Amino acid sequence: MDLLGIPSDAGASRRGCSMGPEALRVAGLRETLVSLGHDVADLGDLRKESGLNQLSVAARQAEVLALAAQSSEKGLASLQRGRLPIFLGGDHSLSMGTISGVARHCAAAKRALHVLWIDAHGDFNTPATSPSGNLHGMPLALLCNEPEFGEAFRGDWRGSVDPQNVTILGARSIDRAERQLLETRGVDVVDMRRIDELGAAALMREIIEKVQATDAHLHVSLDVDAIDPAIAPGAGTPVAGGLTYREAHIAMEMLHDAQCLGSLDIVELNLFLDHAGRSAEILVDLTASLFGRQIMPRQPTRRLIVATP
Ligand code: B3U
Ligand code: MN
Ligand code: MN
Repeated sequence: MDLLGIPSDAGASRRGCSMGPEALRVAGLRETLVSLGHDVADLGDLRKESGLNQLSVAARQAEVLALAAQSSEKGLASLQRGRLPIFLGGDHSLSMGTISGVARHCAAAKRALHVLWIDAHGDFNTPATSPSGNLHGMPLALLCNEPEFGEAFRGDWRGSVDPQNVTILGARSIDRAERQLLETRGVDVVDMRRIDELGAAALMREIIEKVQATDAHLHVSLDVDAIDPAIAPGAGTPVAGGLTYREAHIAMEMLHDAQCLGSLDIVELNLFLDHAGRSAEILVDLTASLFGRQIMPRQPTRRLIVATP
């Protein structure tokens, strides 16, 4: 696998997630994956142009687009080398780049792509619906080809994902117009209420079955704010009532067992807001579960054998 840092925060209103890649390194991401037997290369960080606090809207947009173009190329190259890219964010706008690279790889390999977006938010706003204007609330809409993005957003990312092949997990803060779009386009939103009612494991089983039915490449985009802010405070836009520690882990453990993961984003970790690295450590632990850490070795599921009389 390849680690690639994308130190962006131009898509968010609060600065600080540009330090996310380094926080994940300090929390031991690479060493943890190596200890699980993986071959891990750290490709370092992409370069961003500016670290100023006061950037104009146009300059922030230019920075997001420049990093997205680089991420798309690097991600595609990594997949073409047969590696599994893990993109370390950075605010969530970077996923328009990472996923467009993944989509180009899938198109060349004639493989379906499924995106599992684990997030408190839908990230399905457009420049017309966004209440904040922040680009980290819009990447999924752009990838799914919503028309309200201007000429500046032209690029491979536009329309590289089919909204019917997107699942959002852990949502609990969706804007009114955004909700309408998600419904119209047929995005499956597994919100916190569904998780409360049906349980994370049953819902993950459904998601995995859908991915496996078409042998799709699965891209997981993990936003730290999906996890409850009481245990993962390092998020710029925290929302109460998130995934518990165990709900997040069972999701990762089941994805590991299904062996369908093809690429991963870990985003929105804001070191400036985190408490003593707690959120960074939770993200490293979740990544460990996703790549094979187990509490006890798993037996193959035993069938109940009923003796015939
Ligand atoms: N939906 C709001 C808030 C938001 C979305 N993503 C994050 N925050 N991280 C918006 O600004 O689009
Ligand atoms: Mn997000
Ligand atoms: Mn979010």
